[in-house]
Amino acid sequence: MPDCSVTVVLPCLNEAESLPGVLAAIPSGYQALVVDNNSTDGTAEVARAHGATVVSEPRPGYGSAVHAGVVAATTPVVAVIDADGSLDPGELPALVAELDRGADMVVGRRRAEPGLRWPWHARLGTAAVCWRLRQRHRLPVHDIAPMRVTRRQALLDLGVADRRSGYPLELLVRAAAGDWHVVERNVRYGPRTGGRSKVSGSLRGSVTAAVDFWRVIS
Ligand SMILES: Nc1nc2c(ncn2[C@@H]2O[C@H](COP(=O)(O)OP(=O)(O)OP(=O)(O)O)[C@@H](O)[C@H]2O)c(=O)[nH]1
Ligand SMILES: [Mg+2]
Repeated sequence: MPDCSVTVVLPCLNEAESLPGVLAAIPSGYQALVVDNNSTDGTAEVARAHGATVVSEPRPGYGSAVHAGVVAATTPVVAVIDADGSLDPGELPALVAELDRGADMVVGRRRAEPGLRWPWHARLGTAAVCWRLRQRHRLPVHDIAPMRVTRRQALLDLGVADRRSGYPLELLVRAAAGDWHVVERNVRYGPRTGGRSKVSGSLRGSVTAAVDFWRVIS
C-alpha cells in the first residue's frame, strides 16, 4: 500500500493540548485529517498550524466526527485514531500492512504502558462487550477497535449509523455480519498527553458510552 493512500482521521473535541504531539507522530506520507466537533479551545487553529487538514462537524458525538472524516477523506484507505496522545500513530503502518495481507479491517488492542491509570469500569465494560463480540458474533477481538484501519469505500458501504460512542462497536458488529476478515494487533496505550477525558474519565461520558454500547450489542 503506498503511503500516500492513507488518511488518518482524528476525531477531536477540545484536543488542542495533545494534538501537536499526535500530528508530529503521523507517519510521513499519511494525510492528517482533524475533525473538529465544536471545540472551544482552538483545536482547529492548532491542527492547521501543525499541517493537518481540518473538517468541521457541528453535529456532536464521536461517531459524527468519525463519519464526517471518512466522508471527507479522498484516499483508498482510512485510519481512525484518538487525538489525545494515548495511542501512537507511528504504529499505523503495521496495521496498514495487514490490509495488504488480506485483512478487511485491522484493529488495535490496547496494552497498557506500565503505571497507566485505566479506570476499572472502562476495563470491565470493554471486557464484557468483547466477550459478547466473540461469543455471538465470532469476532476474534479483545478491544473495541480504539484505533483501526480499513478501505474507505468498504467502510462507507457498511452503513454504520451510530453517531455517538457506539460507532466502533456497531462497526465491529456489521463487519462480522459482512464476513469481514478482522485482524487485531497489540498497540501501546498510555495516558492522554493533555486536555480532559470525555469518556472513561468522566461519569457522563462513561454512562453515555455504556448506554450506546448496550444499544448496539443487546
Ligand atoms: N468529535 C468528538 N470527539 C470525541 C467526543 N468524545 C470523545 N471524542 C474524541 O474521542 C477520543 C477519545 O476520547 P477520550 O476523552 O480520550 O476518551 P477515553 O480514551 O475514554 O478517556 P481518557 O482516559 O481521557 O483517554 C478523543 O480523541 C476525543 O477527542 C465527541 O463527543 N465528539
Ligand atoms: Mg483517551
